[in-house]
Amino acid sequence: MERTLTILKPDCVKKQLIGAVVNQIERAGFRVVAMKKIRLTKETAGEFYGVHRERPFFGELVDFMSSGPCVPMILEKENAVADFRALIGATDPAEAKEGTVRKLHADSKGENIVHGSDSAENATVEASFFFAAEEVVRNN
Ligand code: 3AN
Repeated sequence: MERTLTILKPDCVKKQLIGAVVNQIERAGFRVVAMKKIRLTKETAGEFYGVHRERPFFGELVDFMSSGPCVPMILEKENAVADFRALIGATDPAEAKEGTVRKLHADSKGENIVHGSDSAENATVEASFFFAAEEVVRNN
């Protein structure tokens, strides 16, 4: 079993798509082992996306991610990292495959509904950014 960290971003919450996206994630075979609704500050959003600090879109990304509540989750499944990235589709919804979460719901590269970890190592780091050990509970 592998774990990945996702965030239902502020656009997902604003569009009232939490349930629809969680449903798509569960139907694809992922188990939700941790989940909460929080609001990032500019500081915490900047810390989470620290690797992108030098990118031209960093300010925009931090503003967007702190613009409203979001829903981080830890998901569990065999091959979770790669399978989740396939489920959400390309960063740019215009390039995302039919049926993917971003193709269905995202407006742009910046406002693209969900985050998904890009490696198992980063998933572990990102999971501990949001969740304490006692907040992570397997279904059975
Ligand atoms: P992904 O989340 O698909 O792994 P990355 O790692 O390339 O994509 O980008 C990190 C975050 O930065 C993404 N969540 C995305 O929303 C945002 N981002 C990437 N490219 C742009 C862009 N050109 N303009 C605004 N935001 C962007």
